[in-house]
This record gives sequence, structure tokens and C-alpha cells, in this order.
Amino acid sequence: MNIKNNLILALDVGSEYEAINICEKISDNIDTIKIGYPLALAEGLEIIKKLKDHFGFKVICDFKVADIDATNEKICEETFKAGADAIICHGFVGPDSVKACLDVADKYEKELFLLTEMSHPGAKMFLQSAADEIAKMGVEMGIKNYVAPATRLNRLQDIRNIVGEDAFIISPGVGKQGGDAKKTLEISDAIIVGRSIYESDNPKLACEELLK
Ligand code: 3DU
Repeated sequence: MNIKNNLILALDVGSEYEAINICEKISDNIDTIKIGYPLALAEGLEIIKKLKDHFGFKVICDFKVADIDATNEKICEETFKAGADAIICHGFVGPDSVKACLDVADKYEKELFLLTEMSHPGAKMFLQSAADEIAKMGVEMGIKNYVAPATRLNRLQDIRNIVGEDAFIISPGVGKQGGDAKKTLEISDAIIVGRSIYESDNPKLACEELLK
């Protein structure tokens, strides 16, 4: 995926009004938006098309899909039908569940991102010990795109070593969660930033600060 400035906005606001307001301010700096449950539950999946039509953004749906294969298939179908360019699924559910997501992404000629290790402290308790195996599974399945944490650069590097230089990694955790943009981008292909941009008094300046 080609991402302007290697910067993805996590648009976790609670209304279309707020979403449009922020996007108007940052649309020179950013062309790829990640939406998750906060905005999708508040406004419905129609928000995907609205953001695409209004700003020409690429939209990654962070639905952390983590169900049985049959249900994952339906979730991905609805998401791509609504216009998403990519969807994020969890890896801990195993290959059958992930394959269901990959098949639907391939059918729509869209992208699947496999979530390996999460960025928050709690991920150390269960997910971290499985993350390398999740990444290996992704490689075996031919998955090209991964999500890995900006908050633990050693773990980000471990995951990069597993998935290889040709894989595309996007990393949440820069800013409010403590991760550093520059250091993350030495390993990752793009950073995902939410609150440091959309909670800022000047979201455009916040983007420019990150891009320094
Ligand atoms: O911490 P921020 O406000 O910059 O937002 C980070 C975004 O990335 C947010 O949407 C969150 O749900 C998502 N995310 C993580 O923070 C950590 C992960 O491992 C995966 C997704």
C-alpha cells in the first residue's frame, strides 16, 4: 500500500462531524485513514465511502477480526462491500480464521493486514509470547501486510526479521502510547497515529511535527 508521508491517521472520533472536521485539517499531509469500532459503530459503515468520496482517502478498517472462519468471511465481505481498501485481522485465532479474511481480501483485490503483537502493556501477558508464531504463520500463508508495535522496538525488529524486508509493516503506538516516530520508521513502513493528531489544537501542525 502506498501511504503518503508514511503516516496513517487513526480516526477514533465519535461522529462524522468530528471526523470531517479533522480530515479537512490534515488532508494535505495524510492520504490514508484507519477507522475502527469507535467511528464505525457511531456512524455505520457508510462513513467509509463518505471519507473516500470527500477526501480521496484510502481507508483501512481496524476491525481486529477474530472469529471463526465463517464469521470472519462475513465480516470481511461487509467491510469490503462498504468500500474499505484494507482490513486488519487478529492472528491469534489461527490459520483457518485468517485464511477466510485473506480469501475475501483477494476476491475484492484489496489488502489484509495481520495483527501480530499489540502495542499496549497488556499485550505482554498473552499475545507477546505468540506473536513470533503469528508472524511466521503469516509468512507461510503468503501475507504481505502486518501490524506490529511502535512501543517495543526490539519486538518490532523481531517481527521485521521474521516477515522480511519485502513485507509491509504498519505500527501503532507513536505519540500518546510513548513510541517515537523516527525510530519506528527505521523498522516499519508506516506509523499509525491517533490522539496526538486528533486531540491536538492544531492537527496539521501535529502531523508536521511527527514528520520532522
Ligand atoms: O494511541 P493512538 O491514539 O495513537 O491510537 C492508536 C490506534 O491504533 C488506535 O486506533 C488503536 O485502536 C490502534 N491499535 C493500537 O493502538 C495497538 C495495536 O496493537 C493495534 C491497533
